[in-house]
Amino acid sequence: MKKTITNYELRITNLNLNSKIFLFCLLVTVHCLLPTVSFAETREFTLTVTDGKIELNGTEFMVWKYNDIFPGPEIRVKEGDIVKVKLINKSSAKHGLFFHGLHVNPRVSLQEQEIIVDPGYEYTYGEFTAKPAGTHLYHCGFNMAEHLTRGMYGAFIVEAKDEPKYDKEFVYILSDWSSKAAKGEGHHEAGHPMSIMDNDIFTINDRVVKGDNPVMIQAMAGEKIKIRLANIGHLPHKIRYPDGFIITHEDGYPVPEQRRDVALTIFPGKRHDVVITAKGTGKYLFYHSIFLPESARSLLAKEASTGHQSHNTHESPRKSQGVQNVTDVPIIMLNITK
Ligand SMILES: [Cu+2]
Repeated sequence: MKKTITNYELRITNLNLNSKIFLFCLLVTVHCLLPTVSFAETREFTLTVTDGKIELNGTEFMVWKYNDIFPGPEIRVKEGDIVKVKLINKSSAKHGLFFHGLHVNPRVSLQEQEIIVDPGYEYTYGEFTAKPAGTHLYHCGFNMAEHLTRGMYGAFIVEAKDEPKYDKEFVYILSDWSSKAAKGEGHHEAGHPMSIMDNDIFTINDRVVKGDNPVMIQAMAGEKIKIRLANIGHLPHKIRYPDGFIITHEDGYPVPEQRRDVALTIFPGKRHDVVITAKGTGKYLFYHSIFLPESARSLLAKEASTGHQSHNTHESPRKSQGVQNVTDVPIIMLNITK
């Protein structure tokens, strides 16, 4: 029976021995390398900003919302993904966009992150490569002291290529608010350094930390739970878990040595990842308090006092009130069942 020789076979047949060996080695190399080559995926997100209101502990706060929710929607990508975020400004104020903790490329960081979008306009920030892996934030980049206290933030999670598997994962953003500023009773606008000692409302995502309404985590005995904590507020938030957690990451980076601890103070802008293992059945509590180092407390009190004397000589120096009102109350309840 006559065998049909294809063009491909013909070319191989006509190669000399050296060429055949070279071709063989080339094919083996390509075959070995292929599994390690990953093609970056482009991920596009849209954040639409609108004027909004939220109610926290009976006080109404004028905010700007991303996609009509507070906090803004979580952005979650894989390490190495190419990211573009379109900001559509349908609100009545100017806004920018800042990627907190991410290594955006110089073009993006030096120019684009300073681009302010006027009402009625839109702009696409990016593209940049998502790195490093970890817990990050995005927030408004315009007039930040005020805009951050008006709800303009959300989580930006970059999953590592070799992300360990956990049974459950939660992202909690902590913040602090001033009811006085919201009601126009403060001496400075929300977020002003001289008014943050008045901050008297504390939040975990969209929930007010009051002690009687902790966030519930349902888990089964034996499950490994990762909790990503970020502080976008102005004050240091302290989290205490008497049963202990393992601190694995700080600001997105793995800590040099993982350590077990029962408490963690998260300073403004910081992020910490902790891991707990659900042991026996029952209810376990995380507690929250505002922890101000004595140096910061006296410095802020002094600034507030000096500022008031120079601008409002008829008023007595202000004392901090809010930060002492909420101390060590339940913030998260872990309900472990069989
Ligand atoms: Cu803004």
